Amino acid sequence: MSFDRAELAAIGRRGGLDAVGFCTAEPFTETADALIRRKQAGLHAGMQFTYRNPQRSTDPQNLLPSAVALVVGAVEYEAQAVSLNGEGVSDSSPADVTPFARVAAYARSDYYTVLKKGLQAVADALHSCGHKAVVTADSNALVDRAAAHRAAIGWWGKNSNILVPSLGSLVVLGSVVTDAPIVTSNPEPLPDGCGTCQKCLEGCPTGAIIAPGTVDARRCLAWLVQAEGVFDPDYRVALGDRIYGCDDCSDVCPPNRLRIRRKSDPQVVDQQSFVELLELLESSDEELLSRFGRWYIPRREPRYLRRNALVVLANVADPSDPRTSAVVEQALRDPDPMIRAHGVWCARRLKLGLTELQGADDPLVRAELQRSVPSRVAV
Ligand code: B12
Ligand code: SF4
Ligand code: SF4
Repeated sequence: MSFDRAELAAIGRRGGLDAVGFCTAEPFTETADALIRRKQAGLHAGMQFTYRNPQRSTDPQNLLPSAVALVVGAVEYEAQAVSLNGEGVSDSSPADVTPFARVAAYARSDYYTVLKKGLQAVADALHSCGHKAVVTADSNALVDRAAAHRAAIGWWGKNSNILVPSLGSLVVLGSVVTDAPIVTSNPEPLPDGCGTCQKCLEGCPTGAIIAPGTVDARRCLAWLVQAEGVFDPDYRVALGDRIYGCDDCSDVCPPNRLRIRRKSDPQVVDQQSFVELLELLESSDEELLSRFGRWYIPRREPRYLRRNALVVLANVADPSDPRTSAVVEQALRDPDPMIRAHGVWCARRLKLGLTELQGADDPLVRAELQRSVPSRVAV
């Protein structure tokens, strides 16, 4: 028994995929070159993921030596919600409202589980007729966007995302790598849908899209919230109220605004659009990992959630709220110098005192005390 592409696509769609495409499993040599070039230029900001071993992450035969084809799938995710801290990314929040931080749309629910389930349905069908098939999505093993592009699921947007006709870029992507001979050639690439539009380049709050299709991760907020160490001071104000991910270059994108809304899917419940900052800063390590463990957190260390929360708090909190001053004071006394350093930033930006500060001689804390802190603009 064997399957044709239409049957496999139908199996994937029944399994939950919103778009399915097919292509050959030859190495993605142009992407390997791009990874190497960007790494040399420092644009990867020290990231590992697909950058760790470009030859490996661009050759599907590393996942399955007998691979000849890819079945690429996309699952749509829900769109952006507005900030709860007043209008847009506000520098002040109403005194009677606890400060919130915003979670990027792709991270609000476990869309990757839905995606992998749809891809697994395809893999199971291939297994059932004697073929080998391996599912990969958002791993270090394959460049998902290059696969989606080759399979003609979408076009490369200038924001470097793949845009799927009628769905836009609000999709997560993955593949089934198989030895089933379901393709002999690649489909025609989809026509470019960006045209003269430049909205994502203009709309990025940090200027991270340095050329159409090229992101400098050193400036990208989606990376900075995941990066280890001290949060780059140059981008702390631009972080606004984002605690995880950044949607600006997707939000401004016209195809995303025009997209046809997804069907109501009980598997995909918007679970986590906003995080209560004070609650986060009052939580234990165990509580933080149980609530946010699905996110990429450097070394699985909850201190990075607290670091990000302090940077956001500095942007959105009401300094006259006693609960806010209590969590800032707690940060100033924290045994971890990185948390104390961000506590100093937060206290200074909110114009709260530093009397509770301990361990001021630590180099990270000293550097923070010497830094100039931009004042908050009243709105
Ligand atoms: C590392 C990574 C990041 C990094 C770096 C992003 C980047 N642009 O490279 C950071 C942490 C910043 C990031 C952020 C986000 N990410 Co990310 N990320 C990845 C990861 C793990 C690897 C991507 C990679 O290899 N990049 C390396 C470079 C070389 O790739 P590239 O930018 O795509 O380069 C190509 C284009 O430049 C194109 N190209 C070349 N010349 C030209 C010229 C023109 C004019 C154009 C338009 C294109 C073009 O060819 C290059 C080579 O193929 C993938 C998962 C995976 N395993 O693939 C997810 C992935 C790319 N991320 C994803 C998502 C959802 C996001 C965010 C939207 C999340 C968020 N809301 O915060 C943001 C978007 C930021 C952005 N504008 O890219 C999705 C993308 C979905 C889609 N529709 O495209 C992926 C595929 C995860 C998944 N499996 O669904 N991400
Ligand atoms: S995710 Fe945010 S910071 Fe990164 S390129 Fe897009 S708009 Fe810029
Ligand atoms: S904002 Fe405009 S240029 Fe950027 S990806 Fe969307 S359509 Fe393309």
